[in-house]
Amino acid sequence: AEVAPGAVHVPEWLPMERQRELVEACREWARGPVPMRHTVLPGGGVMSVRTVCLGWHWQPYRYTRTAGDVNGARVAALPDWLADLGRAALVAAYGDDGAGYDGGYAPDTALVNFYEPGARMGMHQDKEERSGAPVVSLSIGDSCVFRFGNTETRGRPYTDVELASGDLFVFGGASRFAHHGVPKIIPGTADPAVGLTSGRLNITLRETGLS
Ligand code: MD3
Ligand code: FE
Repeated sequence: AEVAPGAVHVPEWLPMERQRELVEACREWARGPVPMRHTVLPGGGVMSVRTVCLGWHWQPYRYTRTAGDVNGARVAALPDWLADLGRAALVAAYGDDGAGYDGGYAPDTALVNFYEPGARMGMHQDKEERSGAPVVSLSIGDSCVFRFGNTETRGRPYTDVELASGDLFVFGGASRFAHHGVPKIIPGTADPAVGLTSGRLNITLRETGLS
């Protein structure tokens, strides 16, 4: 379903087996070389979400190769199979030519977010990337309320969409710089078969435009 121009929600895109594999991969990535952690914001605030990055390390508000705000280690590489999954996601959302990106989509970073029940993410824009290429979002575990807003303000108008385990969401075109957030995790909604007892995992793939 196209929620807004360039913003396409594909429910139940990931088969259960793929979700399970991704949960296992995330467990490995969470161990290191840079451990999954609560990001500390410049003003001293601590995000309730825990994050680990691949390819490039996101720290507010820039991308680096090493995690200077965690343990100084170089972040793990983004595996080719995950970039391939990103290209398949564009085809699923936009059709055969991936809205013109097709094989040309080359995500070079993944942000893996883990939400315990009660964790949330405030309304924000993702502006650190030097690229207008789409963002691919994969959800696993508990469902959440995802708030999709507008490019001009953090407030209304916005649309609330429930994202469930296995759902794909692609944000490209006019939606790429829209405000968005996760006001709520809906506890107890995950199928235990995915391998998470509680909470929600979200993997986003992006092109940073950096080198
Ligand atoms: C819309 N993550 O990591 S994914 C983030 O579910 C982030 O963890 C949320 O926002 C999560 O920055 C939302 C969906 C998402 C990601 C990037 C976007 C939506 C987007 C960029 C532009 C517009
Ligand atoms: Fe975001």
